[in-house]
Amino acid sequence: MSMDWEALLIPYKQAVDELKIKFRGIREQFERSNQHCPIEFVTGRVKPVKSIVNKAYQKNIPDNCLEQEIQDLAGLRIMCQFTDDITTVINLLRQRNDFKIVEERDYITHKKPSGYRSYHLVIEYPVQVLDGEKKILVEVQVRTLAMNFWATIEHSMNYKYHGQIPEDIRQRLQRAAEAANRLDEEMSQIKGEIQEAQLVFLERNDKSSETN
Ligand code: 0O2
Repeated sequence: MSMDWEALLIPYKQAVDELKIKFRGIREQFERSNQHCPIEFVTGRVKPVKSIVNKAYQKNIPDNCLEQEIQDLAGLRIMCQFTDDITTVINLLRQRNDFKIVEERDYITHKKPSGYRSYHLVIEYPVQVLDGEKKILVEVQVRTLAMNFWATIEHSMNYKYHGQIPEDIRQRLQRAAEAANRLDEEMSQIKGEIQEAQLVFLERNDKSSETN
C-alpha cells in the first residue's frame, strides 16, 4: 500500500506552525522590553515528500522507521545577529518545559568539512492530535545571518550539482565560509556599538509612531 504522506505529515505541520509562533513570541517579548533581541527572524518548514523519499533511499530507512530516523521532517531555523546570541537562544530553549531537547549537534565548534556552521537541537515536541498526544521530533537549527547566507548558497549549489560540487567551486565555498566566520568575528567585536545604535533607532521609531 502506498504511503499517505499528507496524513503522516499533519502533526509535523502543526508542530512547525506552533513553534514558529512560539519562537517569534520570544522575539516580541525582547522587543517590548527594549533589550537586544537574540533572535533576528524565524523560519520553518515541513520537509518536502521528495526530499524525505530521497533521504530514506540514501540512508536505507524503511517506511516504518521514517519518523524516528529522519529527525528533520519538521524543521525550524532561528537566525541571530551575533554568534553569542546563539548561546543565549540555546539557553532560552533549554529552560522551556513545552518540549524536551533530546540531542544537540554543535557544528559551530566543530564545523563540517564543507564549511557548514550551525547549532542543531533535536527536540521532542508534543502535539495534540485527534486521538490524544503525539510526541514528534523536530530539528531546530540556530545560526547567525552570515552562517545562514553561506548555508543557503551552498545548499543550492549542492542541489544544482546533485551533491557533487566541482572542486574549484567547493574550494571557493570553503573560503567563503571562512569569510563568513570572519564577518561574524568582526561584528562581535563591535557588538556593543551596533546594539546601542539599534536601540537608539528603535526608540526614535517608537517616538515618531507615537506622534503620528
Ligand atoms: P534540507 O531541508 O534540504 O536542509 P544528514 O541529515 O544525514 O545530512 P544528520 O546528522 O542526520 O545528517 O543531520 P545534520 O547534519 O545535523 O542536519 C542535516 C541538516 O543540516 C541538513 O538538512 C541541512 O539543512 C543542514 N546541513 C548539514 N550539513 C550541511 C552542509 O554541509 N551544507 C548545508 N548547506 N547544510 C547542511 P537536509 O537533509 O539537507 O535538508
